[in-house]
Amino acid sequence: MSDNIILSLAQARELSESILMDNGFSEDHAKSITDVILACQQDDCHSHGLFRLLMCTQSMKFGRINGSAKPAIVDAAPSVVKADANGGISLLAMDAALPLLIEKTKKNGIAALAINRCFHFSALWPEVEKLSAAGLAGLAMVPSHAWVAPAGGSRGTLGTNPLAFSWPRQGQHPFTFDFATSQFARGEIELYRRAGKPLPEGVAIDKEGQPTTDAEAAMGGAMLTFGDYKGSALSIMIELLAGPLIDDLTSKESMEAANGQPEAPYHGEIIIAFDPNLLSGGKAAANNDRAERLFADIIDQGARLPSQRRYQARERNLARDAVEIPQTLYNDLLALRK
Ligand code: NDP
Ligand code: PYC
Repeated sequence: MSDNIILSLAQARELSESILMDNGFSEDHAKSITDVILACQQDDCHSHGLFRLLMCTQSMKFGRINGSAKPAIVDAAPSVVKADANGGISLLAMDAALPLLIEKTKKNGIAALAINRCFHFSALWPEVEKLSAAGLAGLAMVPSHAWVAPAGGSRGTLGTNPLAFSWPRQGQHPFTFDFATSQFARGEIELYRRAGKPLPEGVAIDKEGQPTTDAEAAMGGAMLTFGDYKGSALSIMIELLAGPLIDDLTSKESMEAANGQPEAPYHGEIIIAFDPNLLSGGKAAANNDRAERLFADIIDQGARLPSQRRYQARERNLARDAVEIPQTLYNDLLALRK
């Protein structure tokens, strides 16, 4: 990358926390948000790293986010945790509910956490990796705003709806993937627009329903799902599981609630955790070896596991104690300090 600025990890943390607190977030929200933003920046996940501070602070301007909301955690059933984010960003609710989700999963083999009434802007892999760090497998899903056309359609109905999964591995980074069910995440399109770069073909259509590679036209038109009808079906599943199933909003309802304001989406999130030991009847170690055979067979062919790029970026950035962002983004972030 050219015209970039390099920040130490401590400088990046200080920048993020101070911007958030200057713009109305309490210290505990600022810390939870910064933990995830910094984890992304450290792993070179640029669309959900420091760039997302723009979305957090811009959303604050419209007065609907409660920057000092205290999440309410409810032990709803033997395998169900409910977390009411009370109009705050999702991440503090996730942090507060995680210990009970882990406890229930280890007791019952499977448990779900439903986070309700949250503003949501973040990547999901840090959440499922917290589960795999506790020896569990995890799955997380959220809707967003109705920016994405269903396969065969011509207008935004679905969200960019990410799906994340993590599987614990002994002495190694977990097997994790986390992707939008749209061809591109919205954040990625925003980065193309900021850089003045054309999008690849097949990512979006314009207001008239015609294919476009112009990021601005794409944002005014509709994004496309990955894998045609297959990604579209997965995206609809996410709308249902993280929406009506948990008594929260779909992407279309979230967009309607924003009433035209460029806010972070407001909805729910579902996280499902699995205990490999209880679900395998106490045979997790033997079955772990079988999972490793699967991974080895993939790597042996020269294919890579998802998240490998990310783990390499983390190692590199931790070793040099640095993250790198465009100078233009840095300037925009400095302007948010008060
Ligand atoms: P990417 O397309 O960048 O990556 C998707 C996943 O595929 C990653 O796990 C990636 O691993 C892996 N991958 C990429 N290339 C390969 C390959 N050649 N072989 C094997 N695996 C590969 O993700 P998106 O742009 O779709 O999403 C980016 C982020 O945006 C996600 O973290 C998501 O949670 C977030 N998001 C959040 C939303 C929200 O509403 N909160 C909405 C939409 C997206 P690696 O990272 O190592 O390349
Ligand atoms: O990149 O699609 C996206 C996104 C939506 C909300 C947060 N990120």
